[in-house]
Amino acid sequence: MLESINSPHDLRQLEQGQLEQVCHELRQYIIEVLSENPGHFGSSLGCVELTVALHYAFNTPYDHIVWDVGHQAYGHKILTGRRELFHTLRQFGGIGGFPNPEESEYDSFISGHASNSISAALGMAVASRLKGEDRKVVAVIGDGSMTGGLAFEGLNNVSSQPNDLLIILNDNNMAIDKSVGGLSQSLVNLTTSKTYNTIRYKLYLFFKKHGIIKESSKGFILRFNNSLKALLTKQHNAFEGFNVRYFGPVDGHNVKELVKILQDIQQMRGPKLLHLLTKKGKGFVPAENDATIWHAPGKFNPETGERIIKKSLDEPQLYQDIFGHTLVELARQNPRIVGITPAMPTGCSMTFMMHEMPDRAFDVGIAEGHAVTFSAGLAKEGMLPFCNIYSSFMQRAYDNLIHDAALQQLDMVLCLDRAGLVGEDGATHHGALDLAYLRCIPNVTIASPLNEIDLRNLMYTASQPHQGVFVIRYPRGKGELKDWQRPLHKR
Ligand SMILES: Cc1ncc(C[n+]2csc(CCOP(=O)(O)OP(=O)(O)O)c2C)c(N)n1
Repeated sequence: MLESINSPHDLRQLEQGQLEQVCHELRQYIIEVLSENPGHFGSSLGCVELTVALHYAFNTPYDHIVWDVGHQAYGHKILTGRRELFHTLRQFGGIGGFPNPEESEYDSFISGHASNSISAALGMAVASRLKGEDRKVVAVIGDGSMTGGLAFEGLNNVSSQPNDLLIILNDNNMAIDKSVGGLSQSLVNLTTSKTYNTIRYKLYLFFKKHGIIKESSKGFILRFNNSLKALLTKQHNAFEGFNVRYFGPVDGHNVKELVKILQDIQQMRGPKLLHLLTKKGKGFVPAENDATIWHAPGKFNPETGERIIKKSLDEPQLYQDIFGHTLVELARQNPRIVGITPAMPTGCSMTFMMHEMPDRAFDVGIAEGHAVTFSAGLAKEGMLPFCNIYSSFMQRAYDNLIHDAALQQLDMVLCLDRAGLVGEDGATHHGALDLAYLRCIPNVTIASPLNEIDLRNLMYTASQPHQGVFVIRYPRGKGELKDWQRPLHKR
């Protein structure tokens, strides 16, 4: 069936009863291609049903879907005319790993950096109203990306002017690593009250029996559930607190239900949020069982799920691992050292410190600005933060660095992983601008290691008393040395 879908228009010609089969084929195709040509895996598998339902229920590309981060949009790419190019994903001259309007009219906004979808989609929804169009706009955002400050700025602004924006919260309780923070706990609370779930079902049956609600009045039922839940559990719903109508939680893997809800909800005026529960890696058992590894697993055997890793023990190590090991080494000697990562503990290997010293290493969520200002607060009180941020994501925290850290000459260390060109992730992820944007800030020292030994020595140097922010920018990938574990020296 998938081979006959060359655009969402073809998809919309199918009967609703055929959509499950489309989902199955789409999932199999993603598994098959990615096993050979690696990319982001678990996120796209987790939103197959949502992708099919969105393109089925909405009139894309006239209606706009804005994918947050965009690493989950492989199904979207396949359904929107890029099926045959899909094997060129993330390769030079091939299609990109993230949505990009230059690549397709179905990619309504650029993606790559998290948490921008609500603001961008709100801008589009307001533009559509001002132009007198009936275009519908949907932002699809994961629970991880929802932790970003920008998402909250967007949410806060959503109800300030008339618009019909639909925000879909794709909640799999995972970022790359486990989702962290108060919002994540609040989402769990929203979905797990046993009393509520039992009473809800009984009341629903009662109302249906007495003709008070009809099967078709999905929107009403969902909202009724929410009010009931608030009443029973005395819980506040964060989204309703922002004056955005909340619907859910709903099973994000039931494509038929999703289509019905999306068709229903798109008729409603005003901004609204639909909360879906999904499983990252859905449909591929190894990925369901270890979502962090299978976020981007590299090549693998699609039958057995065995990952194909070429690794010998005396091989050079990843720069990120040198950082991770050296940080632990330094932190053992200096109790003032703390580690901070905005949602990339595995990606930057701060996991090493988290395991050995859990109370001194912090994953603060997808929140680069907060990570820098939080580090500045720690530094102001005499701690020595090693804050690790990918170079391109650091762009999000520019003013925090200037205003909160550099102007106060606070002693902190900023480690910029993935500095320079990063290859397959492409334009949104290249760490190509840091030298230019850092050099004009006062009270900042910028260093770039010659090799792995130098990275260690620079970290050691930065841990000695100094004034101001000490930045160490180092590349993605492996170094060249096998004997990097040398005694530390000051540079
Ligand atoms: C500003 C920014 N910081 C960090 C990242 C790295 N990153 C890519 S995906 C991701 C997790 C996203 O989690 P979620 O939004 O829940 O989507 P899921 O993968 O669970 O579907 C992170 C931290 C990023 N893309 N942008």
